[in-house]
Formats: sequence, C-alpha cells, structure tokens
Amino acid sequence: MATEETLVLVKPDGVARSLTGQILARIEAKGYELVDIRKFTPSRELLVEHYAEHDGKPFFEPLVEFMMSGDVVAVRARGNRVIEGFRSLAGATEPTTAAPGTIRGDLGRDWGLKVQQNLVHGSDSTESAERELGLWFG
Ligand code: D4T
Repeated sequence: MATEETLVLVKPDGVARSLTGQILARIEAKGYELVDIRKFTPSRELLVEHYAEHDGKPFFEPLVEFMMSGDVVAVRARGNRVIEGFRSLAGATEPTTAAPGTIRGDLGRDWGLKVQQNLVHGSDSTESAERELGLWFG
C-alpha cells in the first residue's frame, strides 16, 4: 500500500510555548511516523516560497514576519492518509473556532493580532506536500 508523507511545521508560537513535545506526541499517538525533524529559524526566501499562494493578501507580510521571528520545528511525517489525517488533528485555521480535541482547538490562543498564530502547519494536498518537503528538507 502506498504510504503518504506530509510536511508538519510547529510554528514559532508552538516552539516558544514549549508545546513541540505535546504536538509531536499527538502525531505519533495517531500512528504516524516522524521520519525526519529539523529545528531552525527559516529565512524570508524560504517563507516567501512556502506561502507563495498567499502573496498579496493582507496577512502575507505579517505571516512571513511571524514565521521568521524564531525557531520552527519542521517534521517529515509518514503514514496512510497522513495529509488529511494531520489536517484533521490540527483543526480549523482559527484557534477560537477550531474544535476541542484538535491541536489548535485545545492549545491555540487568539492573541487578537493581525496574523493567526495557530501553532502548526500541515500540507493540504499531495502536490503541496511534495513541494513543501522539497523546500524544507530538500
Ligand atoms: P497552514 O497553511 O498554516 O496549515 O494553515 P491553514 O491551511 O489552516 O490556513 P491557510 O493556508 O489558509 O493560511 C496560512 C496561514 O496564514 C495565516 N492566516 C490565514 C491568517 O493569519 N489570516 C487569515 O485570514 C488566513 C486565511 C494562518 C495560516
């Protein structure tokens, strides 16, 4: 059976709040494999490529600034339907409305800022996963 891979990012708010372990534990407990893990502060160039689809939107620049503000933990996660499965674990984009039981619903906070500091990112399709894994681990 083909096994899928996705890119998970623990964003700077998650790393700064020491939630990396809890977040990775949820991924492992769901049965996904943590194949590779890197911790570093991403460059503007990497982030502009990563978020290319949002270029021009009002939250783009604050999002890039926020993502460059500290270390991020990048994870190559593997498992059957892990792309959909991780997005389901992560919950909706906004921490306020993300369902309880999800990472964002349980742990995310609404700081009232211009950009959603929503703890995690997960690729949203096989094409995005391949592109993003190449960017962060290539
Ligand atoms: P990511 O991509 O980080 O997994 O989050 P989502 O898939 O849930 O959300 P997204 O791609 O629509 O947005 C990417 C990133 O931008 C921030 N954002 C988004 C924001 O600050 N304000 C907004 O109105 C939107 C739509 C949060 C996540």
